[in-house]
Amino acid sequence: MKIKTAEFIKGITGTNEILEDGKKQVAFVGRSNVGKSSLINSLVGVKDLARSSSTPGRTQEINFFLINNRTYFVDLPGYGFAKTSKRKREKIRKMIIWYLTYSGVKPHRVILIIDARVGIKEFDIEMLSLLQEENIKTIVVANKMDKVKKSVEHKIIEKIKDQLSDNAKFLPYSAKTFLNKDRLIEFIFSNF
Ligand SMILES: Nc1nc2c(ncn2[C@@H]2O[C@H](COP(=O)(O)OP(=O)(O)OP(=O)(O)O)[C@@H](O)[C@H]2O)c(=O)[nH]1
Ligand SMILES: [Mg+2]
Repeated sequence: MKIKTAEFIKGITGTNEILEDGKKQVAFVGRSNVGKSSLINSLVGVKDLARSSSTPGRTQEINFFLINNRTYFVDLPGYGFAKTSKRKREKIRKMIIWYLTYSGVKPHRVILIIDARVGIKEFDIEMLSLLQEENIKTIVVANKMDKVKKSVEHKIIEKIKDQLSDNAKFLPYSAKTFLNKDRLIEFIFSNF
């Protein structure tokens, strides 16, 4: 499977203007600043398709990108950025949960991204159980592996795996070096 075309379609903030046209959706979720937007860019091979930033809280909307004219990649805002107000954090949390459960769109796959150096946090656990309840095929991706020292790589990966259920899918990744890009694309598009 090769990604040949990618275009931004729209961003939504409310909970009543969902894009639902029968095309399959692949959603990218995770805490703020873990690299969701960068990871999407790395997969499609376009540097600035999804806006990324070193300032956490960059993505505030649910953004839809059309891939190969037939699948949507959905970039969700990040949860848990301490500097945004509690009200805003709660709004983002509700938006993510709404998208995943009540919006009428059941994403075909979810890529749950964590920062390899940070590991799995409370919100990730909450998301994982929600995704399991909804029966959504999910993979946990530990991004920013290029920032992890070789000597602790193994330990970090084992620690993350310990926190996941036995049948959970997991992949170390780097949006910078494209580590495991092919394997992630394979997961996303298998049995489509
Ligand atoms: N070294 C390294 N840096 C990365 C990687 N992925 C993302 N970054 C950096 O991490 C920062 C955050 O990346 P974003 O892609 O904006 O993260 P996000 O999860 O979309 O953030 P929000 O939209 O705020 O939730 C940026 O400075 C990126 O350049 C990676 O694999 N390796
Ligand atoms: Mg983002």
